[in-house]
Amino acid sequence: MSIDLGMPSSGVAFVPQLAEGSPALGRKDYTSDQDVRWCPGCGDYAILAAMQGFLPELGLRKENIVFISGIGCSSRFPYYLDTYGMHSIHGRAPAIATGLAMAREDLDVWVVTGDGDSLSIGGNHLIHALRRNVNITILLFNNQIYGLTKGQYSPTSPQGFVTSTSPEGSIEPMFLPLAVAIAAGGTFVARGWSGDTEHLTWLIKEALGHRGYALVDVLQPCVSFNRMYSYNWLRPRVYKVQDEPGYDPGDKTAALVRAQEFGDRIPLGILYRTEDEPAYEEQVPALAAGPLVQQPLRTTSAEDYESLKMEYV
Ligand SMILES: Cc1ncc(C[n+]2csc(CCOP(=O)(O)OP(=O)(O)O)c2C)c(N)n1
Ligand code: SF4
Ligand SMILES: [Mg+2]
Repeated sequence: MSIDLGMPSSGVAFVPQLAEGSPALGRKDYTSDQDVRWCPGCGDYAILAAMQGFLPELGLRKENIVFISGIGCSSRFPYYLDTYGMHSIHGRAPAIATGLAMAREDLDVWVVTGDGDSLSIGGNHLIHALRRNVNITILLFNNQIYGLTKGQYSPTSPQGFVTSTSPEGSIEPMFLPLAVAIAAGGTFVARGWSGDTEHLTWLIKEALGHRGYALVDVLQPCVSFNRMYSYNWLRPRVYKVQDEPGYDPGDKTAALVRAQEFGDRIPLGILYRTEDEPAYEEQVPALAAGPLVQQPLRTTSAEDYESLKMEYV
């Protein structure tokens, strides 16, 4: 049975729902038994709360939800949700998630990553995952610092930012993840922040409903190592593009301009979205008959194997 999120093609169209008559799940069912180890006041809490709040609403089978993370404070996220999850390797979560989504269209696959994880060591993987449009939802926990390793500047730190690895101010210009995502061929590119959980929840739901690769950049303070980007700094600067008269998230050129704005004004919301591009999985001939795990095992006879071998020798 598929779930109808009221979208033309839902990102969870092939994910099974709870069996009819089974009790509805609540926030507690999605909360694991692990102690949350983030610092008090960390922006990560708001994202976890948003996720635990809306996942039960979907009525999906918990066993069919998977969170893949990389490395960093943010990448501890899968421990705290009572779903399947994998705390994987630095920067490679999009690659692992791609394999999973390709093999199992009955899974709701998420990537959780930090600005250091996905934009430094993982930059290459992120760009190509966006370009391929695999059906995955990615949450980029963007605190503009390496939190776990105690405060080195990250690609999204602003130029001149003083940290332990940039005592005289970072020389590199700030990386603009949303502009890169749009330029790389991203089909759903959005930003929320941990100071507005209601808006963030809406954004994440929209991202999940998108068939293809959906990126949500989430601005959030690291209260221990990034004292600049606090709630007080961010609050007067953020605004929602959907409140701007005439803003059209289908206009790629306008979205690219907007995605480069980060300073006195910081855009939030769905900057760019298109439902016109097919997901990668839909274009792979071998998957036309369904996910590989559901296809019968095909074996090659000894003669066929020998003749194939001879083609190469
Ligand atoms: C291959 C490798 N290189 C470096 C590290 C050290 N390391 C761990 S987390 C991290 C950066 C994490 O920053 P970010 O993704 O922004 O996550 P945050 O802690 O801020 O949530 C680094 C460099 C590592 N674990 N593995
Ligand atoms: S170091 Fe920063 S990112 Fe990590 S848990 Fe603490 S506040 Fe959060
Ligand atoms: Mg970070």
